Amino acid sequence: MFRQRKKATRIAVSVAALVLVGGAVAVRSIGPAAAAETTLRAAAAKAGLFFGVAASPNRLYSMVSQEFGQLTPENDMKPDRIATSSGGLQNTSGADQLVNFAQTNNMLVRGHTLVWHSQAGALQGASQSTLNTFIGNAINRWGSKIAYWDVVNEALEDNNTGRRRNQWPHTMNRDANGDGDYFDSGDTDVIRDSFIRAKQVVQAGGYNTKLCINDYDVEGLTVAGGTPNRKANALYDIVRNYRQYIDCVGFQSHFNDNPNSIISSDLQANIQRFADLGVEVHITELDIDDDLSNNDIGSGQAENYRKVVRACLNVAKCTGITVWGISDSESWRSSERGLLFTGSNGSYQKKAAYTAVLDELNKGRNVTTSSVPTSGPVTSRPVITSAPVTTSAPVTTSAPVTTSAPVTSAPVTSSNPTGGCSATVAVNAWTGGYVVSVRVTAGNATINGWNVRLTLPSGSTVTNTWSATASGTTGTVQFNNVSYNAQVNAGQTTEFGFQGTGTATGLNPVCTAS
Ligand code: 9MR
Repeated sequence: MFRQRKKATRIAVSVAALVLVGGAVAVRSIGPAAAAETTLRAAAAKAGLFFGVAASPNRLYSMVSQEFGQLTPENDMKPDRIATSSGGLQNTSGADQLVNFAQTNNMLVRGHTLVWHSQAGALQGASQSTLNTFIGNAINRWGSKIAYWDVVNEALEDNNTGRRRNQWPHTMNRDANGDGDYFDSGDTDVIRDSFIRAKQVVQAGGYNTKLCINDYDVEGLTVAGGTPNRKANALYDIVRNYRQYIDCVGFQSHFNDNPNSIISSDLQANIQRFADLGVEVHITELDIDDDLSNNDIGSGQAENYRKVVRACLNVAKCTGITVWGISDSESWRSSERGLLFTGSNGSYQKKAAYTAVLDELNKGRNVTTSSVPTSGPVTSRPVITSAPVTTSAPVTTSAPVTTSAPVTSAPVTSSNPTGGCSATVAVNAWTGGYVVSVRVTAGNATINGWNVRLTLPSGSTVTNTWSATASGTTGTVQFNNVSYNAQVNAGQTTEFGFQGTGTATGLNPVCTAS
């Protein structure tokens, strides 16, 4: 079946509405509406997402800013390049060049990366406190010029175990009650503490920067053979538990023949479930092996690119795609010929994969687009624009998530269990706004649905909700489970959250099970 589809794909590509004329792409309009865009950047922007590229300072050709609306330093912002052993900065000239190029050309920048077991350089083996110093220095150096920072990169183990890496910095983690996670009061979690620190710095600086967690082999709900993708599930749990600090999730998407790295038919569903947590999802390091025989949605590189782009376009909160380099021969995996161009040193030729991506982007979304800007400095990020937070207090490594929140203005409030569940809230507030995380706990029996009711202070308005459906935005507001978190086993918890303007003091959540 896949072979047939592959054949059909080839034919489709050859008669596609794009005609190569002397190296330039001429576009014949297929649809009734506006003319198709002729660059990836413009087509993506029209569809409401950014299309970016990883690059180094020696690759800043004019075609980069023409084709791409976003730039990720491929190596120039990694700790081994810019960190000193005490968490200071050094050798930032390459990173500066990339940021300046992006500024000049109105491109977004993704900072890559702050906390990573690999390429740690002088930071290798550092304490959380030193990591925090580095996080502060790096974020403050570029401020809002960085739209997205990969705060934590590749925290999860290989081979689909669903565990954290057994490598520094994750060996600093402590599971106090031995329940197999690092989410509890008394646990130490490098991921949590690094995000808390990053959030503090962003809020104190008034930056628009969004904070992301990035990993590979997390793309599908399943891996080859239909086995559940435990690594993706573990990432999901992290984002759900630390939603108040994490703004975005990166699926690296280095698709190759590794059975955990294939393009699966449930890619879109996986993007969607993260989006349902309220975070932006990005495809951050896309390259696709041109001989991907074991993926489950058809083969043929151009077609596979099309599928990945479509999966992102179909989820409103999938707000960006970045390819990991310009051309095959200059790629970290040149033998897989995984990118959109051939050629080198600024003289590049478009591949069929390029044409497929452009065509798919030009078709636009089937969903309502989000309001996230697709290039240039981002200006309207309520969570982080005006928070008057001090940065002086270092984040302790043993602080439980609910008490170490940088701008927590209200302690956790317990409600009385009603009808088989109870709810608590943790409030993360700043001047003029707040984020509330609500934890729903089932009583001594499994519940199959829940409703949390709470009354907001006057003048307070809910503006965004994740992992629940809200009725009402002011006064008494009700939150109902969504399908995937309806069932909560006895004594277990699930979390949802909402963001609002005004204040969120004195909340007294009442949970009713159904
Ligand atoms: O593409 C990068 C390559 O030039 C470096 O030598 C390599 C070193 O580890 O890192 C590559 O980028 C990686 C990225 O930072 C994180 N995800 C995997 C990428 C490919 O290895």
